Order: sequence, then structure tokens, then C-alpha cells
Amino acid sequence: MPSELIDATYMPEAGAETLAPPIEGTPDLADLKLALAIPTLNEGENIRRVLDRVRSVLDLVGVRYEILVVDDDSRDGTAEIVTAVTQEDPRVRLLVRKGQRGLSGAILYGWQHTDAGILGVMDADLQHPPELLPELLSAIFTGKDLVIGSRYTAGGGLGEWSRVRRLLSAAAVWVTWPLQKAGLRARDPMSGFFLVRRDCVSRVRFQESGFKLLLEILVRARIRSVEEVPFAFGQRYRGASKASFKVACDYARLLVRLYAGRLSLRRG
Ligand SMILES: Nc1nc2c(ncn2[C@@H]2O[C@H](COP(=O)(O)OP(=O)(O)OP(=O)(O)O)[C@@H](O)[C@H]2O)c(=O)[nH]1
Ligand SMILES: [Mg+2]
Repeated sequence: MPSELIDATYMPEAGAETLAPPIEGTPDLADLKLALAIPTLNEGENIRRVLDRVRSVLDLVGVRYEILVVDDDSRDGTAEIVTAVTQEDPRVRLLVRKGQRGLSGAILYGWQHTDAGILGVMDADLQHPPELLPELLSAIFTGKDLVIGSRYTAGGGLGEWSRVRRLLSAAAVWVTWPLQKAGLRARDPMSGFFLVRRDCVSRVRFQESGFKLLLEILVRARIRSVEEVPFAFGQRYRGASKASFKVACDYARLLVRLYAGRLSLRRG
């Protein structure tokens, strides 16, 4: 089901900041707050370590931020671990979805529950190095709409993937090329590690199921500039991968929808 990012759905919790006014004109970029969504599905062995590393990196940058752990009702104690961290640090927030699944939907859910001007996402299994965040932020602060932690730009890498997984990934990227906007094409449109300005994605409807929100943002959001920052995709620290046959099917459905949208634009 498509999900719309509507600013009005943000409900401040008791004691939290009040809703900021909508961003108009060119805001002072350095004043923007970052909301980093970390989606989790049974990441109990990783989440504490991820949160510690992200917080120490962002504390050094000095940016205003909040971390939104969006958990789909994990059964391995993930939520309990995050709850303990939220009590130490109110900038860490836990959002639990019951009876729902889907990485893109979880990210959108997190973004719907914040008033931050910079929206971001990273995985909970340490395959995305938190130490890249300052470079990603600095691209936004210097005026980019979207910045991607990229495995496919010079200096990036896929780590220890098998030859088959590399080939499938290259094919999955290749089929996005005609969909992406000329002049704004990303080499790694499948990355799960990126930051985007809120005003570029608000009020756009996105597919909730599936893993590839970035591709939909590249195709359908109001993006005027993109930067890719290389990084080497690490090894999952602990726990099991959630990539599955269903994820591949969701990706195929997304491609069909995006190609159909492209065709109807041409005809109309
Ligand atoms: N909330 C939520 N998070 C999810 C869901 N599926 C995956 N995730 C999280 O999304 C992130 C990426 O999932 P991974 O299983 O690491 O997928 P991947 O990195 O493509 O696959 P590996 O390389 O095998 O790890 C992790 O933080 C997961 O916990 C979901 O349905 N709901
Ligand atoms: Mg992973």
C-alpha cells in the first residue's frame, strides 16, 4: 500500500519538542535537525553497538539529531535493549509497529513521526559504517538534496559478496537506469544508507512493502541534486539476513509500478 509522508502526522510525545513550522524558502541548513531511522527486525545482538557508534559519531559532529529505531515487533529482545538506551538518552526513540512488515514502510513510519528537516536511514547490522555520517551530513549542509552512501562509486565496494550476488545486484541496478532522471542518476540506487531533505519527499506517496525506498525517491521525489559518497559494504555483525525471495518479488513489483508510471507520463 502506498504511504504518504505528511508532516501533519507528527505527534509530539509528552515532553518532546513542539512541531516545528514547515520549512519554507532556503532555511539555514546548519540549523536543520537530523532524524536517522534504523529499522530493526530481530537485531538484538547488534542494536546496542550500532546506537553507541552512531551517537558517538554524531556527538562529535555537533548536529541536532534524533535516532528513530523502528521495530516490527521483534521477538529477540531488540525493543527491550532500545528502551534501556532511550532512558539514558532521550534523543533515541523507539517506535514499534505491530502486525506489520516491510523495510520501506518501517522507514516511512519513522519519518512520519519526526519534525526533522533531514531524514536518513541506515541498517542495524553494522554493514553501514556510522563513521560515514559526517561526510553524508556535510553534503546536505553544502546544499545537496540527497546524499547516498554508495557501494558502486569509485572507492566503494561490496565486501565479501559471492559472484552470483554481485551479478544479481549489478543487474538490479542496470534495470533502473532508464527509470532514473537524466543528470541525477545514482550508481547505487539500491543503497539503504542515505540522507534526504524532508522538503524533497514530503507529500510523495511511496510503496510500503519492499526494501528499495531510495530508488523510488530517485524516480518520484522532488530531487534537484544528488551526491554519492563511497563506502565499503561491511559484513553483517551478528544475526540473520532478512533479504529473501519476497524481497526480490517486492522489488519486481516496484519496478513494474515505476515503469508503468513512466509510460503513462509519456502517453499523457
Ligand atoms: N522494521 C523492519 N526492519 C526490517 C525489515 N526487514 C529488514 N529490516 C531491517 O532492515 C535492515 C536491512 O536488512 P538486512 O537483513 O540486513 O538486509 P541486507 O543488508 O540486504 O542483507 P544482508 O547483506 O544479508 O544483511 C536491517 O536493519 C533489518 O533489521 C522489516 O520488515 N521491518
Ligand atoms: Mg544487512
